[in-house]
Amino acid sequence: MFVDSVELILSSGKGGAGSVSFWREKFVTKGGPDGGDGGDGGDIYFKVDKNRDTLSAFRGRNHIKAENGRAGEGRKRYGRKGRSVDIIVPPGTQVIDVDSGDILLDLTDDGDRVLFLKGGRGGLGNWHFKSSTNQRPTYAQPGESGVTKSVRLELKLIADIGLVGYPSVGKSTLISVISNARPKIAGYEFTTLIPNLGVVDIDEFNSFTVADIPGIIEGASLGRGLGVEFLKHIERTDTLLILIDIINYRDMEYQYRTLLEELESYSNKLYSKKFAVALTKCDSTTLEETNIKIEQFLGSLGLKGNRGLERYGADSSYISYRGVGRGPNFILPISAVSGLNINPLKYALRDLINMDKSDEV
Ligand SMILES: Nc1nc2c(ncn2[C@@H]2O[C@H](COP(=O)(O)OP(=O)(O)OP(=O)(O)O)[C@@H](O)[C@H]2O)c(=O)[nH]1
Ligand SMILES: [Mg+2]
Repeated sequence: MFVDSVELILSSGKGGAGSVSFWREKFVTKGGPDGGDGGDGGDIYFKVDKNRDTLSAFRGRNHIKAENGRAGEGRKRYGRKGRSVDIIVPPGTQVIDVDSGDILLDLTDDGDRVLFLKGGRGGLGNWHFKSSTNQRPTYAQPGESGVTKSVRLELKLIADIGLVGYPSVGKSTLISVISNARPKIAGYEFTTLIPNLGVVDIDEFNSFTVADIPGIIEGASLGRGLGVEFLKHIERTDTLLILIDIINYRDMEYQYRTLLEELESYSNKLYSKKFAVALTKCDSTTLEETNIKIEQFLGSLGLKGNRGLERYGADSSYISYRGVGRGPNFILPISAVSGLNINPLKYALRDLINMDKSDEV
């Protein structure tokens, strides 16, 4: 099961108490103070590990505590420091203060280890308090208490590509064909209830990730359908792929425009991402009818024969386009069932992801 939000109470350890002790030995009657310091309490760290991909490890756990420091002992022996705890989370996890709603940590980089709650300091033993006026102090510091915080961990998928579309347009089918993800696919709307993440392998050295999310309908930003809460999962994707179903009872232009409107009402950040369009299920009617639908759709967007549009080198007889500037970067007719343009789609998406990245050597 995909867990994208868990609540936890986290506590760093309490510092150990300083010790009150006096040097004692045969024939030494009034030895000086020798109470050792208490150990510091254990810390709470967050560690980012890309091999984790959910927060499910924290389900059913509600309080995670680091160990307390041990008390100091006589003969100036220090108490042992409490053991720290590393909370291992996948990249993309945010740590949110339950009380204030503030984002306390935004954990994106694999391998990062961030101190979150410092353990309480150990108390000083009584020998520190020896002075000219008090040779035998009977006072030692108590350990400082640890810190407790209630947090919510939220995982926002960081995928390169986010799939956006009406329900039943073939988002899950596409991700199952191009990636290693095996989501549920069915002929009814809102089959996908939780996001799926898949890895698309281009070749031995190149891959990218795709997030399949639940379908969006008009009014989703107002809570219709499954709402738009899950759009947070694609908020940080590099590129969006908008899927328009050519045989859906909803008109293609209507699908396209309402999806963009819903994205815009959700966040400007999402709306201003670069995007491309895949026209899905192009196997389901005749070639002629498919071409007419595509021409009409392009015409409705004012894209027909437009400047900035050129043929995209597809491996089929279907037309497909590449645009520049605001608007779709390309529009590609596909079929996840017949395999039409599936490889060109992968390459075009890879190019789009890499578009404004510099070369890495
Ligand atoms: N003919 C044809 N049918 C397809 C194609 N892709 C998907 N379908 C069918 O369309 C239906 C919906 O597919 P899904 O992949 O579950 O659609 P979805 O967009 O993930 O739907 P939700 O999760 O409900 O938003 C299923 O019955 C699929 O078999 C395609 O390329 N051609
Ligand atoms: Mg689905």
